[in-house]
Amino acid sequence: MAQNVLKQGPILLVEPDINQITRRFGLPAVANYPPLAAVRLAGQIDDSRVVILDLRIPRERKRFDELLRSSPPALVAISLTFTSNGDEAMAIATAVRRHSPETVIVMGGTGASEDPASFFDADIDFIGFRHGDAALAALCTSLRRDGTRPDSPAGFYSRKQGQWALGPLAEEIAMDALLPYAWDRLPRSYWRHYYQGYRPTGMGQMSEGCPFDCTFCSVWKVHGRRVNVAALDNVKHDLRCLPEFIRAYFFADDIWMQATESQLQALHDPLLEWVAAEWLPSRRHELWFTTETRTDLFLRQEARFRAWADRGGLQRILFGVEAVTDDQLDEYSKRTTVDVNSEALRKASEWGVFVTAQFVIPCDADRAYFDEMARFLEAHRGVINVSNFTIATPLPGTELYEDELRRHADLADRSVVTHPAFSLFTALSPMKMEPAEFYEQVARVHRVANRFELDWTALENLAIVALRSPWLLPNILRMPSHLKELTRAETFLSTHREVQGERLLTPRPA
Ligand code: B12
Ligand code: SF4
Repeated sequence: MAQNVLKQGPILLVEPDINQITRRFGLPAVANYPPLAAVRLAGQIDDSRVVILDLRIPRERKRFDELLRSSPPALVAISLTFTSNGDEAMAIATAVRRHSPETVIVMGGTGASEDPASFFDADIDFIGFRHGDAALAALCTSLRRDGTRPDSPAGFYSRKQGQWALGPLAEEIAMDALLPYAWDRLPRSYWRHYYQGYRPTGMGQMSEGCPFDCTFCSVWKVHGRRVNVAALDNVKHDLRCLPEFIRAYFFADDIWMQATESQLQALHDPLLEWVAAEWLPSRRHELWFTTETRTDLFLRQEARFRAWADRGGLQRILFGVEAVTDDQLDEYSKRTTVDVNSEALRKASEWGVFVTAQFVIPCDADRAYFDEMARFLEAHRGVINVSNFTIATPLPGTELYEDELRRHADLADRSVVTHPAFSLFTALSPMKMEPAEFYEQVARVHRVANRFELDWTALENLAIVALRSPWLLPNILRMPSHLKELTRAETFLSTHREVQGERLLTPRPA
C-alpha cells in the first residue's frame, strides 16, 4: 500500500494559512501575494501529479482535507516562509499524518530552515535546508523510483536514531539555470485572492540575495552575501503567465536592482526594453510594478530607476529606511545615512512614484528616539505615501537572534516565545521604556504617519475597484478598522501577553 502511495499519489505543495496575530494587524487586508516558493519549486519537479494548494484562500482547507482522504499524497511539501506561521504549518503536517500515514511530509522555507529545532517534534519526516530547488525535485524522483522513504535525502535534516541531523548538502541550482516557474499548476480561481491594496496582483523575482549585513535580516546569511539573477526568458515567462485582469506586479527581490553592471545589462536593461515596447502595450489594463530597494542604491542607479518609472510602469517603491538617526542606522549595520534616505524619498516622490517607507523600531528606543521618529515623519509627510513599522525582532537566522539567544535562552523555547510572537508587532528583546509607554509610542508613530482620509483619490480608486475587481471591495472596506488597531497601545500590549505571556513585562531585577 505505502509503495503504491509513494509511487503514484499526488505531490502536494502547500502554502499555510496566516496566523491570527498577523491577521489582526491587517496585513492580509492590505496585500496577499501568490505562493512564489511553491510555484518555483513545482517548476523544478518533473512529475505530472504536482498540485499547489494555498491554504490562505477561504475553503481550500476543506478541499485539502478531502484530497487527503480521496487520493492520499505521496508527498506533502509545506513552505514556511514566515516563522510566525509555524503553528499553522505544523497543524497541516498533523492532519496529513492522521489521514494518510504513508505520506512523506517535508517542511522548508526560511521559517523552517533557519529554526529547524522548533519543528523536531512536529509530524514531519524531513526539514529542507535553504534552497529547495534541487533537493525537493530529487526527493520526488527517488519516491517515484523506489517507492520507499529515503533515510537521509540530500538537502534535508532528518532523524537518525531519534536525533535530527543535516544530511549531505544538495546541489545548488543557479537562479538563471532554473526551469520556468510552474504558473500552470496554480489554480486559475486563486488569482482573485492575490491583491496589493486596490489592485489584483502577481509576484515574481529578478534576483535574490544581498551583499549587505543588517542585523535584523536573514537574507545575507541564507544567500551568503551574493546576488544571483534570474534568466531573462524566465522573467518574461512569469509576466506572460499573468491573467489579463491583474493590474499590479511585485518584484519580490531582496533588493531590486542590486546586481553587477554585467547582470544589469543582461537582465534589467533588456527586460525594460521588452516591457516598455511589447509587454505593457499588449495588456488590456495599465499595470503597476512595485519593487523593494535601498535608498543608496536608488540614488546610485538613478538613471535606471528613472527609466523604469518613465517607461517601464515602475509606480511603487518600498524603501528600507529603517531608522531616523545615523547612530541607529549604524546599530543595525545599515551602512547608510539619514540624509541619503531623505534624498531618495524626495526624489522618488518628485517623479510621481508611490513611496512606502519601512521602519524598524528598536526595542531599546527611548522617548527621544520616538520624538525623532515623529519629527522625521512630519518632515517627510509630503513625500512618503505609506509608512510601515515593525518592531526589531530577533528572527531565527539573524545576528539579532544569535545575540539575543546568548542573553535569553528562552527565546528558542516555542512554549514561551510562541511562533506568532515572530510577527514583528511586539518586543521580544528587553525594552528600555516601561512596556505600556513603549507601546503607546509605537501606536503614536502609526497615528502620526498614516492618517486615513477619504479624499478624491481614495474615492476614485474605490470606483475603479468597483468596476474592475469588485471582489476586493470587502477587503478594502475592512482596511480602516485594521489600521485603527495599529494606533491603539492596548492592542500591542494585549498581543504581547497573548504571544509571550508576562515575559519582558515584569520589571527585571536590578
Ligand atoms: C517578498 C517578501 C515579502 C513580501 C511578500 C511575501 C509573501 N510571500 O507573501 C511582503 C512585502 C508582503 C513581505 C512581508 C513580510 N515579510 Co517578507 N520577505 C520577502 C522576501 C524578500 C522574499 C520572499 C520570497 O517570496 N522569496 C522567493 C522564494 C521563491 O524564495 P524562498 O521563500 O526563500 O524559497 C526557497 C527556499 O526557502 C526553499 N523553500 C521554500 N519553501 C519550501 C518548502 C519545502 C518543502 C522545501 C524543501 C524548500 C522550500 O526553496 C525555495 C526555492 O529555493 C524575503 C526574503 C527572502 N529572501 O526570503 C522576506 C522575508 C520572508 N520576510 C520577512 C518578514 C519578517 C516579513 C514581515 C513579517 C515583515 C512585516 N511585518 O512587514 C511581513 C510578513 C508577511 C506575512 N504574510 O506574514 C522575513 C521572514 C523571516 C522569518 N523567519 O519569519 C524575510 C526572510 C526577510 C528577513 N527579514 O529576513 N515579505
Ligand atoms: S535588510 Fe535589506 S539591505 Fe539589509 S541585509 Fe537584508 S536585504 Fe540586505
